[in-house]
Amino acid sequence: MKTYTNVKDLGDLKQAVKEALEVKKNRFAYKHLGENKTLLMVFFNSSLRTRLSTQKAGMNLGMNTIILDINQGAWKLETERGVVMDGDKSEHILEAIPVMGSYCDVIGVRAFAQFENKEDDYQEKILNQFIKYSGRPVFSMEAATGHPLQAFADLITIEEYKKKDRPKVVLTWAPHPKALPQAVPNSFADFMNEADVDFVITHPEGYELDPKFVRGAKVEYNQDKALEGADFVYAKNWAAYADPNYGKILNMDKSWTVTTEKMALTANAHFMHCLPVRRNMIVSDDVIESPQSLVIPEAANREISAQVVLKRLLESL
Ligand code: AN0
Ligand code: CP
Repeated sequence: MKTYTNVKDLGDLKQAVKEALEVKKNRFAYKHLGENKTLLMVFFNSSLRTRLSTQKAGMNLGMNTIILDINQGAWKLETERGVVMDGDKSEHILEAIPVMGSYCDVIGVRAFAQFENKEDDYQEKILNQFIKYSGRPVFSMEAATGHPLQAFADLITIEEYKKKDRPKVVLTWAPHPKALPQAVPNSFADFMNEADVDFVITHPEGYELDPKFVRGAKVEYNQDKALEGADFVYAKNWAAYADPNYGKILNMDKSWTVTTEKMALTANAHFMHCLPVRRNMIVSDDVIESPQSLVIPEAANREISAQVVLKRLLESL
């Protein structure tokens, strides 16, 4: 594997989950694979889980890790070619990327959607420049349109907790005070569409996701109806994708918050969220603290998804 930016890079998904469960049983089995290899993690945005779990995964594989927070101590980067750089940006990404590549063997990049220009976001302008100019295997640690390390961890978690061969998985929009990217729901949909699950997406009108990710999934605008018989409820907020509202909050309808009453409509479903989560906006205290909540094991599986990805990238060197 030379890059990891979406579900297709994993190839056979069943095999990838099998590999993940094997890694989980013995996370130090490949300790020599990363010997004298350096992982560089570049963050344009904040992180708790991705930073810690990916660094831990690298350590499990014997790698050294260096981390760069672009907005805290690094030079401000210009990302557009042709700009006269007479403003506050001291360095161009076209020099910065190959320089970063010269200090490492594998690069992870976190660069969220900026919601300024839909085309720039959906063309993955920043991530693709890393792929093109770093000379190194590159993996997404949440880019503008996807968060494949998260979705892979989510799939591993569903495989571990499912009680039937083909569980019903519902992705539900939930309210949030800030405009959030579509990356997490996009990747979750991408993975669920490939997995052996009955997948339903529910959101208020106007929050339709890019059809490229929704593919054949069922979209149900009535949340109560969507939740009926669910085995897993995956909550997430996202801002509008469709024009002319790209990147906007259309409403903060609290009737979409996942509460005990909502969970009562399901088949005693597990609750999932990628975290960080705003309590009593997305989900009530009671639901996130309930025995059916998987938010902690789900976050713990981020170490495993990252380790499978790093292992495969190291094997390609
Ligand atoms: C980010 C998002 O919604 O994409 C990161 C989630 C993993 N969340 C926030 O910025 C709160
Ligand atoms: N779920 C997730 O990616 O969390 P962080 O933003 O804290 O890395």
